[in-house]
Amino acid sequence: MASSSLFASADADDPLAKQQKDAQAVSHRIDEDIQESRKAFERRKKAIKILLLGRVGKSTTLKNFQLAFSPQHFRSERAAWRTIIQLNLIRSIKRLLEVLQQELDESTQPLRTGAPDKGKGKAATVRFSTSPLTDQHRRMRMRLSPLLPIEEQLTRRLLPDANDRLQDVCVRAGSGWKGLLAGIQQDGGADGQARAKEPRRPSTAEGRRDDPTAVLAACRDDIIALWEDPVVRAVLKRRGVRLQDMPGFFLNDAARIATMGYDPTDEDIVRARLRTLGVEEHRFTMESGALPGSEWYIYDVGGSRNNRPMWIPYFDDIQAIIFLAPLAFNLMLEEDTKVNRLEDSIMLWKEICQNPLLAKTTLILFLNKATLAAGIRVNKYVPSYGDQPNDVQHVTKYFRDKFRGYHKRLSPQARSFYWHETSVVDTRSTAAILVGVREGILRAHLQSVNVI
Ligand SMILES: Nc1nc2c(ncn2[C@@H]2O[C@H](COP(=O)(O)OP(=O)(O)OP(=O)(O)O)[C@@H](O)[C@H]2O)c(=O)[nH]1
Ligand SMILES: [Mg+2]
Repeated sequence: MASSSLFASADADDPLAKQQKDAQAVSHRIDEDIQESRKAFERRKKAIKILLLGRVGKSTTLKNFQLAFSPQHFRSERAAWRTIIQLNLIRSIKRLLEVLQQELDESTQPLRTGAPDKGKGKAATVRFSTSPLTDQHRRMRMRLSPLLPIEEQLTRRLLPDANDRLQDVCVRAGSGWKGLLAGIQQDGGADGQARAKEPRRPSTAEGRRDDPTAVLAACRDDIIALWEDPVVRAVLKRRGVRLQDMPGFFLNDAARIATMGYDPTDEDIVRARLRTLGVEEHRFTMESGALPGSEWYIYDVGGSRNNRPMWIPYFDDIQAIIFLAPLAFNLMLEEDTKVNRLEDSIMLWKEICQNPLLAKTTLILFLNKATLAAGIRVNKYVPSYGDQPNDVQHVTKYFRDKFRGYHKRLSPQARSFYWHETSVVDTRSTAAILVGVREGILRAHLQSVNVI
């Protein structure tokens, strides 16, 4: 006892000894860090790495992977996704309110009564509206206005350096956004999930103005009433606005989402829209399957053109690319409205097929199921389609053969062509496809390292 207290005081009194001890501690920490980095490097070298490429559906595919093979991890991020889903819902409401405002502005006409305005000697002007929207709609609009600043506030917290008006909720890869989002709401996180089942009292007016849960819960009845209102639906239709086609559409689920105890379902999380900027690395430990415990890395990238240079460094170290191609022959790119989305996908596919760095990489094409709206003729957009039957089956086959042809012609060395017809928002059918994809990649990987 006595000796240990003696040493302690000797250390404290001797600055040189203290300095040495601190330096040793720092050196020890550096050694540990180096060891850790080396282990991580070895782990990564042995792991199977997949890059997700294409225009639409990459992050959705990643979520399907997590849900199918690493469900515990997937569910541990529920609190962060809850905020994203709430922001998606708010985005739709915001768009709805913009349309209603436009309708009111454009349909309000001045009407000269002819009677002189008291004291001014001029004819009085009253305004009347030709719109079917009523004062009740105006009041609902007013009551929903506290939702409007929330999206902006949260987006600024996620991306403090963003200076443009952002199209969607975005995150920058590697910015720790999940932790930030999970912490935004007091009842988020693992602990919060138990509490989320118990209703919480809304307290908007008193200071929870930036908490999306509280504000949405306070606005719930108005959101449902406005969205289900036949007059509002008619205005949207007349103005050609299809909110249900916006990514991250949750208005039909508002009764469930705009509550204090909202806990997202797996499907909600898969459907949530969050634009990716940069490249995000996701490490998985397979919780089941042919090689449980095996490590996989999946790289999810931002798909817009200005993100593309960031993909290249990943090319020489991956075993497989899952390439998502939407059969959107009648839609244009968001960033360049003169370029057709499918044409852009085909161009990118050609580049990937012929890239020498990817010569040994397994390429897996996910052709996103086509939906042919009534009256859309494929040959109007793709003249080479000619007079073939204008149905989903023939259209899918036509484009699959196109992708297959380029794959065969441009690959630097012969390799198998893998393709699947997918709808990645359908978690069940995607899970079945991913099991096959996983086994295929694993087999190709083991063959390449001569294990089988
Ligand atoms: N109906 C349908 N919607 C889809 C499909 N794939 C993706 N979506 C929706 O399209 C939106 C965008 O999907 P994401 O997976 O985020 O697209 P991404 O490729 O990661 O896009 P970026 O991150 O911007 O490069 C989401 O709202 C998805 O729910 C699909 O197969 N069918
Ligand atoms: Mg994405």
